[in-house]
Amino acid sequence: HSRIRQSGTERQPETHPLTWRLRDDGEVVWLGEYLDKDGYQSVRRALAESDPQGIITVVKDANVRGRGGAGFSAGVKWSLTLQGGDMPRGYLICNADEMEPGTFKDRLLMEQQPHLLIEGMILGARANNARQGYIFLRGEYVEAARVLNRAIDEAREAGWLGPDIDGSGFDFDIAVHTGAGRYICGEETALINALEGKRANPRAKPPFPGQSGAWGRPTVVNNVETLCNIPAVILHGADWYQNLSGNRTGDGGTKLYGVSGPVAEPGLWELPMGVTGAELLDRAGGLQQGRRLKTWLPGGTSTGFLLPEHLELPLDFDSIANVGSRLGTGLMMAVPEDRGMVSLMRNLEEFFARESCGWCTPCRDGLPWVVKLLRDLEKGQGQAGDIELLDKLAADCGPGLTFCALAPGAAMPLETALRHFRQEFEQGIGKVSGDTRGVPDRVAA
Ligand code: L3W
Repeated sequence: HSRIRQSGTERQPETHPLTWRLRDDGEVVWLGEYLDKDGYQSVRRALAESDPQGIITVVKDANVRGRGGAGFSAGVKWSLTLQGGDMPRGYLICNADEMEPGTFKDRLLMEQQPHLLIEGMILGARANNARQGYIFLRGEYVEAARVLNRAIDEAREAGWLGPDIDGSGFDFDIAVHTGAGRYICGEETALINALEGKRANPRAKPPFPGQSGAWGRPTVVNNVETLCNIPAVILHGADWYQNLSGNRTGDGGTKLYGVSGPVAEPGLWELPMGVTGAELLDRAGGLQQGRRLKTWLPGGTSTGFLLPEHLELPLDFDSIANVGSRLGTGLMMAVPEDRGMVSLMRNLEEFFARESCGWCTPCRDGLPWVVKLLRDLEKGQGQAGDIELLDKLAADCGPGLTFCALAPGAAMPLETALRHFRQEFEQGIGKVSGDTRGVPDRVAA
């Protein structure tokens, strides 16, 4: 999936802040080439001209919204760390634990253009008074680890990392920390626990990491793509960033959108924020010949299923939330008509159940129970009441009932699949009467 396609459009600095420096041959843009293409100019400018509050103000005015799935304002998040006045120095963490199924955007940014992330991290560190940064990287991203570590060495040798960056008196360095392969480590507070060497259970929020994060210090956790947006925002300003999306949406900037599934050309594209689902699917050449779109997920498996009619909506955070789903990571998964929803959901829920950290009851006990019910329905051995039980289990995993977003993320595709494709689940109810399946009382209650 490591390809960026722009069919017919030249990538330009003015319109493609994330991808214009990428090479057509897919090779890494190392430091020399990065500097030739205006690399680190935002750091030079910000360190010379802006104080932390000045950087935060631009990021806030640009309304950069978090690209890890939640869409929370990066500027608002950054404001937290400065509220402590003379607090101890904190940390800037890049969340690179990209493990949302169907999501492969951060990998491309890290493997092909590591210095853009490093540049964004320096700006984030300056804004948040951090002296140490971590890239918490998905363990399986072996190539990204190699590229990032080499790029960090290059940046350090050239004085863009380490003490007194570019003669400004500001010190900052970055370490790459590879995870051990759990989805929960992408949840920001579980990530912080893992970084501290503890078991990766989420923590209660508040306090938000910006108030008390890694080792009790103010800590900012941002997604890779979010941080990669910051250099251009600092160089070109908030209005420019807002205008990148034209009049498609109130959200500014571009988005690294993607498509997977049985489409003609799966891939990734940097497009204005707020393009429609139809435009995106068009980029991927539509469904493969002879197949028709049944349903789609807008941004990873922890979002809700949408129908073909929803393809006309702008792919922005609010428009997608308004129809009961979430933009999530912005990587569409296309589901063709010949794909059964029961087995698809069984597959997704097996993932979520396996990845639960076990901390909260609805997630720990509820998700395996969902899997069991779905397996029965898939075999045509479901029983009367099973679908209502699935409704209830999905509701019990809803927002606010667990420490983190894993269970609500597992509930949303289930709830929407049951709503849109209930008949398929009903077809899995068998003729056998009486419960012979050994339901544990604890879960049945
Ligand atoms: C300061 C407040 N900060 C919230 C911060 C919070 C966090 C961010 C979002 O992620 C998403 C979900 C899925 N003052 C704040 C505040 N914050 N209120 O804003 O917070 P929240 O709680 O909305 O969401 P979250 O739990 O951080 C949930 C997505 O993550 N997801 C998985 C994604 C996986 C990937 C991947 O593998 N690449 O992205 C699972 O659910 O889309 O929207 O920083 O501290 N008052």
